[in-house]
Amino acid sequence: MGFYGRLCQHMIDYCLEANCTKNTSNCVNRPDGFFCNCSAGFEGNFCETDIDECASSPCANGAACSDGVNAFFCRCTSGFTGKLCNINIDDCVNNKCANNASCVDHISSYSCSCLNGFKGTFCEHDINECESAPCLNNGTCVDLVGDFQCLCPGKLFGKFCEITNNPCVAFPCLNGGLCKPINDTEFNCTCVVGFTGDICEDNVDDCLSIPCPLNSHCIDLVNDYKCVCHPSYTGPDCGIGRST
Ligand SMILES: [Ca+2]
Ligand SMILES: [Ca+2]
Ligand SMILES: [Ca+2]
Repeated sequence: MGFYGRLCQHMIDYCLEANCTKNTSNCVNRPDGFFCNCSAGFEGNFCETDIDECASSPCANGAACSDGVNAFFCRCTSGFTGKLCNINIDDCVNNKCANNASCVDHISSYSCSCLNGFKGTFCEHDINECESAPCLNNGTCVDLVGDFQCLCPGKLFGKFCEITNNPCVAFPCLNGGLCKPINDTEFNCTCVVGFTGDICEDNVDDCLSIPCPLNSHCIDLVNDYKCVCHPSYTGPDCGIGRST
């Protein structure tokens, strides 16, 4: 079938009467009929159906999808962009976060994550750490960033001017050590280099590591030592024997 002529040498051209729609790129003739070769975006025996490219729900984040010819178009909801609306717009560009706060991106908005000591939507306010009146004994409070300082009257001392009887007044640290009161009776000494002990009373023995050469003895100094040759030796390393 599909052929005619005395010798069946002619093939019937079914495409001459084919009813492929205008969405067809070309009609293919076959021995048993015709085949409509559809343009991109169409399907069906006669290419009569516009394929719904929205059927697979390609648009993200609640975007509406519009079907086109071999295409789809997403209308993004607020805060998103991109062909698929899958890109969260960076709202931190040109943000107003102050005082070195870090910006956190949201959908169509952002927030500021404040450093310690700041508050407000944009971290624009320096928290007043003096508000709780932390200084005792008529100390004057100075507001700092994330902290406060108490200026204490008279001989008062301590973070809160809570030390009324400063034990450092009696200079308890020896050998130039720095005194810092802990409370009315206790204190800490920070010793200068070369001294140790609770009140810096000990000269560190710098001879302990045996720094001197043979034929000499070590004299401890403050953060230093001195090597003295035995009487019968001389030279920088006490290596030269004196002739007697
Ligand atoms: Ca379509
Ligand atoms: Ca965003
Ligand atoms: Ca402050």
